[in-house]
Amino acid sequence: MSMQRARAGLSLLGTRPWALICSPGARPIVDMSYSHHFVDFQGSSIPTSMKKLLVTQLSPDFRKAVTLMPSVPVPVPGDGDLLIRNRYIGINASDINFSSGRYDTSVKPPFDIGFEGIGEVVALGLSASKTFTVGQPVAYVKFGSFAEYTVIPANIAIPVPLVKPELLTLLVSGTTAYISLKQFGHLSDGKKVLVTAAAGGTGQFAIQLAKHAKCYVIGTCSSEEKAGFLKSIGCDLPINYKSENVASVIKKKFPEGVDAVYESVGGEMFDMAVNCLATKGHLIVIGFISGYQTPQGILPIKAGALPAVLLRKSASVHGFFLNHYLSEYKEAIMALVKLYQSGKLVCEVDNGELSPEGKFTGLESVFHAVDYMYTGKNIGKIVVELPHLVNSKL
Ligand code: NAP
Ligand code: X1H
Repeated sequence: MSMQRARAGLSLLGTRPWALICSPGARPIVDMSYSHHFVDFQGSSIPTSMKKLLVTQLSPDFRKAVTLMPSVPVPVPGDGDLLIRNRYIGINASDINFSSGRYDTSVKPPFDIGFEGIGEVVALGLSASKTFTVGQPVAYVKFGSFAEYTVIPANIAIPVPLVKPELLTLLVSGTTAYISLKQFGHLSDGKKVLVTAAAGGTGQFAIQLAKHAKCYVIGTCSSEEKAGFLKSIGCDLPINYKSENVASVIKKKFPEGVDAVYESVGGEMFDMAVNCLATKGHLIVIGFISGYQTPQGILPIKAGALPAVLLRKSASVHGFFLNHYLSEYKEAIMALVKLYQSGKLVCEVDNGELSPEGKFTGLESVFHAVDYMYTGKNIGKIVVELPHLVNSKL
């Protein structure tokens, strides 16, 4: 089937008499006849079909829940939209909460998945062309990034200087640490801060931001290699929980306890962290990854003792979910990009090179990347690359 005929077969197009701009400097192609074809900014055609991942069944078992669709139509941007060719996509612990339907219990499969991406604009609607242009590097946080191409509203697109995996690490993982610690960490010079899953995607930023606030920072992790990485990003006291008792190490060093906790693991780690809180300490619940793979998505915690422990210490436990703090997002991402560009922030990327299947390349490797996260081996943010063939004549 020719590209033009395939496009003409899209019934949605029949309702959109606006201009679609597909090439820099090229005249806008007015899509009235539905007989245009897209031309991207490097001269290769945008294909009519693409691969994407789709949640077809609700399950925290990612492989069971998610299907690789080998050929679906490339989506068409509306008037205020951008069509992004995704170059790097981020893996998040919560991808399996999403695939199990925990985000929105009213939504039924099939639905798109993947929280974040970075790539280039390859086509855009007329209104969107007032602020964006074909070829421009942009990043975004929106459902549906596990696809070769994603349509996003221009008003959520984040212009970035370059399409780099390091910048992708800031979109969800970096901003989560920045906003939650700023709002609820009460960090200042000399405060003691504990970060769990410290060598992971978001933990690495909690460590560094707490150091920027001049705190003494303790980080938990599961290997000596991770402990070495934590040292390299400024962590004062990395603790390998596989070989050391975290509570004993903290109690010995700080009998008064810690002032703030950035807690991502849940279960026994959560209980331990609550018990290590100092008087008037603050624990931020960032996640509870140890429970996500269970059918209920939670592990039992000793909530029975929690009110008494908190009251005795005048301590607090605060839940944090990034989507509830979007008003703080712009300031956070700008500050983080600035820190990265000035060399003051390490954005560690784990591209799977050391995983059993090797580097995470192509949408197929998202399955490996999620498995890899749940082996707990990653150092830094897990990122999948979607390479594109520059001279593709697809
Ligand atoms: P990640 O930290 O890159 O990877 C997960 C890490 O968790 C592993 O490397 C592992 O490191 C640790 N871990 C501990 N127990 C585990 C278990 N039972 N199974 C698997 N891993 C375990 O992942 P991430 O995407 O950045 O997410 C980290 C946490 O932040 C998650 O709880 C996630 O839900 C949360 N998060 C929350 C928000 C929000 O808005 N609240 C936003 C982003 C992320 P070690 O065992 O070496 O420590
Ligand atoms: C409307 O607000 C939410 C918030 C979180 C709706 C769903 C969730 C959710 O599914 C999450 C979640 C989201 C992001 C993240 O980084 C961590 C988590 S943990 C989690 C969840 C897991 C199991 C449950 O039973 C309930 C929520």
